[in-house]
Amino acid sequence: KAACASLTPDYMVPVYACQRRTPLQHPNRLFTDALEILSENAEFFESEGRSLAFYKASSVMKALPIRLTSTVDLCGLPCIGEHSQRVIKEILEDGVSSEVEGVLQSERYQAMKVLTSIFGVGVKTADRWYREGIRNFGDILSSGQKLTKEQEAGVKYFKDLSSPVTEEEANSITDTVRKAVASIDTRAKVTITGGFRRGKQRGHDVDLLITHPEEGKEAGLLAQIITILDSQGLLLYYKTKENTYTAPREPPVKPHSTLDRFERCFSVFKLSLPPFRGSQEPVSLSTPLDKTCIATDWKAVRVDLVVSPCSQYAYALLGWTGSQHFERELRRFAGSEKQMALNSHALYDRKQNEFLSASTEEEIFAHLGLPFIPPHERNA
Ligand code: 8DG
Ligand code: MN
Ligand code: MN
Repeated sequence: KAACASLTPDYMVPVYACQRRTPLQHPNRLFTDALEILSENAEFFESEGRSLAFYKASSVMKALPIRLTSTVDLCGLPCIGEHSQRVIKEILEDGVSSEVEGVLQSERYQAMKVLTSIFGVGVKTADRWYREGIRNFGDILSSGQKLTKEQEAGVKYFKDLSSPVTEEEANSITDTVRKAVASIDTRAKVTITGGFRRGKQRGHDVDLLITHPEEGKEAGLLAQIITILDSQGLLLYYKTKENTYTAPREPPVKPHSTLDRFERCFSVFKLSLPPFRGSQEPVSLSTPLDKTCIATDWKAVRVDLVVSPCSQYAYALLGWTGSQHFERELRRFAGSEKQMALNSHALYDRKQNEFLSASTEEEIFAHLGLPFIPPHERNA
């Protein structure tokens, strides 16, 4: 610490991720990948605090403009606890962290990683299965587990859903949804959010936010969209949730909750693929019949559709753009530093006892007294 005091770092990293610019590419991947494995492993053991501590350390390093070459460079950086520092030090010295290597080799981590990657399977279910001796995908089928409808879809389309969605595929699905929406109401708008809006070239799903310039006209849109897509045979699975957000006349109760109450649809799309695409894998006897014919070549893709009234659109857009850590930090900042409560619907000022309206993301950052961070720099 004494050595730190004499240092004047070239860079400053603010405490909250929402105060920092975090690009997609950064020079410290070696460290952040390691810390995120520890974070993920802690999550698999349901140690939320530990998981968050490792994630926060990783997130700070993602915002560094230069590659870390010595632990001295850690001086003055926030959120990097003793344990994370030890991991970083070991990587600096040996190129790898023995703890991370141990986690990667562990049966528990490997099994939980596969099981939680299945659509509809969270840490709780995966943990129960693990305790019942289930270790991999095949074990689920042979153990005759009772599956939810969602998990059934997750199992059925496991292979497709485990392969990343490309930008091209995301754009194709967005186009399809836009056409369906335009055939209902030409004024309704579809925006791509989530990782793709942050500039990612690959994602685990496609997140689409739908709104209408006239307040109230968005109601009922989703059901019509689904009817159209379903009649085109494009939905392999879907589950809708209705809007449970009654106009905000009560202050948000759980400002840190990441769940919102918009009308939404979690789905699996059947995306047609252009012929002769991708892998040159020859068609063999083991290739499923429905994939041998080029004319019906398709891929299952996870798609989230969310509908927001236009008065809440800016908040919905900010909330659904992520990253999840950026969102969590925005809410924590609002609560702890500004006595405000933020969610994907609204911002409530606890001092003035009023909701602060916004029609753009810029206005929300301004309400919070934060410099605007564009989507590409929200990869915290
Ligand atoms: P990825 O799909 O490329 O892996 O990354 P992502 O796009 O950043 O992650 P995501 O899991 O699709 O979530 C996108 C944003 O959506 C995330 O920052 C938080 C927001 N979101 C909500 N409500 C919900 C919800 O109920 N479930 C999930 N998964 N995300 C939600 O606002
Ligand atoms: Mn996503
Ligand atoms: Mn999503």
